[in-house]
Amino acid sequence: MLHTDLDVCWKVQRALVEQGIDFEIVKHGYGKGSRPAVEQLSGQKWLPVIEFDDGTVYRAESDDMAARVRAGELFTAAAG
Ligand SMILES: N[C@@H](CCC(=O)N[C@@H](CS)C(=O)NCC(=O)O)C(=O)O
Repeated sequence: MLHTDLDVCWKVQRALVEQGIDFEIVKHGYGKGSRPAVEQLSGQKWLPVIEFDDGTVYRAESDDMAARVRAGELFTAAAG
């Protein structure tokens, strides 16, 4: 599951598409105080956040996230 809404998130989304990784987009409201679900999930309010099927969560700077996806290392990211 990918939690996304705007351009920054699209960088990561595009990398996932390029790598043929299935994901579901979950949109969240924009602006201060509007993302309790994101905070609960990831401990911070920024998107994108990737939630894996096993419930683990990966959040880093979007450039780092996209680079990791392209390196084929997404599924080791949550552990690291
Ligand atoms: N430097 C961060 C920026 C992340 C970012 O700006 N995310 C946007 C949506 S894609 C966001 O969560 N905005 C929330 C807000 O401004 O309240 C990154 O590259 O990951």
